[in-house]
Amino acid sequence: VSDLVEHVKRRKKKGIYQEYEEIRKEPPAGTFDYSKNLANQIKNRYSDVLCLDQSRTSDYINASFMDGYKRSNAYIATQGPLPKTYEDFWRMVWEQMVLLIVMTTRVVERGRVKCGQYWPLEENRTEQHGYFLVRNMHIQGFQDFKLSHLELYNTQTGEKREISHYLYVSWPDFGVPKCASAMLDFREHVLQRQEAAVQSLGPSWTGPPGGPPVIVHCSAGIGRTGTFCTLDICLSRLEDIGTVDVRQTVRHMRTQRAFSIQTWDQYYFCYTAIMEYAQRNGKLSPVQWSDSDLETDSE
Ligand code: PTR
Ligand code: PTR
Repeated sequence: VSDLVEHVKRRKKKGIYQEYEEIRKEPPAGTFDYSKNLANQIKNRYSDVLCLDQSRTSDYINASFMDGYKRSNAYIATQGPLPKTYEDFWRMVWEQMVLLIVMTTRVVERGRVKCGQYWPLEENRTEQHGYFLVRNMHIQGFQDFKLSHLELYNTQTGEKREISHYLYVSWPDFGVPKCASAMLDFREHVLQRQEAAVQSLGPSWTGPPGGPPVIVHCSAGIGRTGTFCTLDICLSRLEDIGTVDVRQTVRHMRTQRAFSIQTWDQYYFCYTAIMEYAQRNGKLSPVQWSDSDLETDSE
């Protein structure tokens, strides 16, 4: 742990700032033609946040498949759904067999709408989107997040599924969570729930052991979403092999979801949160920060 703290101190701010600036200057790793398509333009929440063609999901809603640690397509990173994409969103949840949704923005922040109210806000409410019925069965409140237990009913097939919807409420807009430990607890909760949900699928799940992709979204699906996923990937790697490589993680992520991590303090937050995690779990020391360009997390 002391190695890790020393390392971050040495590279603190200036070095990490430069590292982020370099990442930011790299041109996008592909084209955005599908996002620019006339029929799809209206489905983009922000005209300047487009979706790379190579990793987009099939029905266009500005969503991108993203790799996790040693796991391809561990996440679908997307924008906060718009009323005209609610139905597409729920169809994607169904088709991808998604079990868990992580939302890191609030619906309204500082008087501006950041995301549509695409799921029923209150317990026992049911809403219809196309041929899907979404029911909020139960809400559990925690200090920094809310967990809604949703039921998704496909009226075409008569099948029902349970979906966990996590709403992280204390991530201020234009910034980073005030303390890393709340975010670390949140991630822990999400991981355990995904694991339990995959287990309960039993043999009916024939895909990769990590289960179906987890949907992660904020408002644009790049800033807070990228930060959450970067942290998750780096911590999984730390647990597995005792090293982290924030730079390569973000560079790889940006080849799948352009512009992931929006501000340098979000980038810096990844470092401080990893440090806090390592301090919490002293057993993980010594941690090595890999500054090489040799390794990537997911290939
Ligand atoms: N270019 C934007 C601006 O300055 O308005 C940058 C930006 C906008 C960044 C919104 C973050 C924003 O908010 P949030 O993270 O809450 O979606
Ligand atoms: N055009 C928007 C802006 O710059 O204000 C795009 C944008 C909005 C970018 C929000 C990032 C945002 O943050 P997040 O991805 O965390 O929702």
